[in-house]
Amino acid sequence: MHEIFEAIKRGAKRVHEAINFEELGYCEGENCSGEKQLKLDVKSDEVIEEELSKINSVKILASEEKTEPLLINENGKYLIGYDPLDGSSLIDVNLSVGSIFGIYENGFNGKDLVASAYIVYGPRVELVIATVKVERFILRDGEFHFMEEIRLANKGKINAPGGTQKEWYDYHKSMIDSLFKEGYRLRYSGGMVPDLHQVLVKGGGLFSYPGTKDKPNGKLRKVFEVLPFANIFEKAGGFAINEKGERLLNLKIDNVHDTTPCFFGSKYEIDRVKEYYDIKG
Ligand code: AHM
Ligand code: MG
Repeated sequence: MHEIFEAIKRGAKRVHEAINFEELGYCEGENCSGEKQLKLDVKSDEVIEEELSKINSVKILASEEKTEPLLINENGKYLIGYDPLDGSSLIDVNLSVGSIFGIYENGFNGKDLVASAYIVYGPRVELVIATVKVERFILRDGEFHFMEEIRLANKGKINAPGGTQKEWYDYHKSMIDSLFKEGYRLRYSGGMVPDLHQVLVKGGGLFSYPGTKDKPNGKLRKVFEVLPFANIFEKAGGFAINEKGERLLNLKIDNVHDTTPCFFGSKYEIDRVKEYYDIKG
């Protein structure tokens, strides 16, 4: 697995360079989720595919930007699901973006996930890796240096509510409002990586991207976004559930582009989600 993380680090440095120096513009078509692709989405995907496909232990790559998974090496052990440039529509306004990686064995279901990582490209570039614990690194002088282990407290102060409010169910709105009434502060940029990174680094809080009236299965994709972060939250001592209270890491997939409602947080906030969603236990 070490060589996979080294490839992720090389890819991150190259994506960072592309963000800094390459032109912003859209490609002709759309990706398979029906979203417009920036040239930078495609470039980042190419860079990461190039770095990961050099690694012998990699069997299959599945990217948010590609319709079908790609077979790299029949005898490889690991399947990697990745979002090469999450939140790329925020680059024109110069907000932080990220790359997300889930490392799987046998399949792309929650139970198959063995490790995960993400990069935040912000004022500084950081890498977070979750194996048995969650470790935070910073890029300085071309190398990633260890900063700290990330652990969540039982309760935080941040509320990061995703999805279109007009389409929220009433019980979801009541849950979000209840946290604000308790004094939680709104912290939401629209980039999943920096928004979740903030909850993790500040020691707790809630990030939610619910099922809505127009999108009952939410927006965020299991394989490339939700499962990697679910692993990171659980390894940091937090919780990651869907709207039924199921552990996200117990979810199965029908298709690599499947989406799911998702809630990531520390104990206190996830208990509030269960209360308002009427989830027993
Ligand atoms: P992307 O992978 O196309 O960038 O979409 C994922 C992003 C997440 O970073 C963020 O949490 C979410 O989309 C916000 O979406 P919206 O503004 O459509 O609610
Ligand atoms: Mg994404």
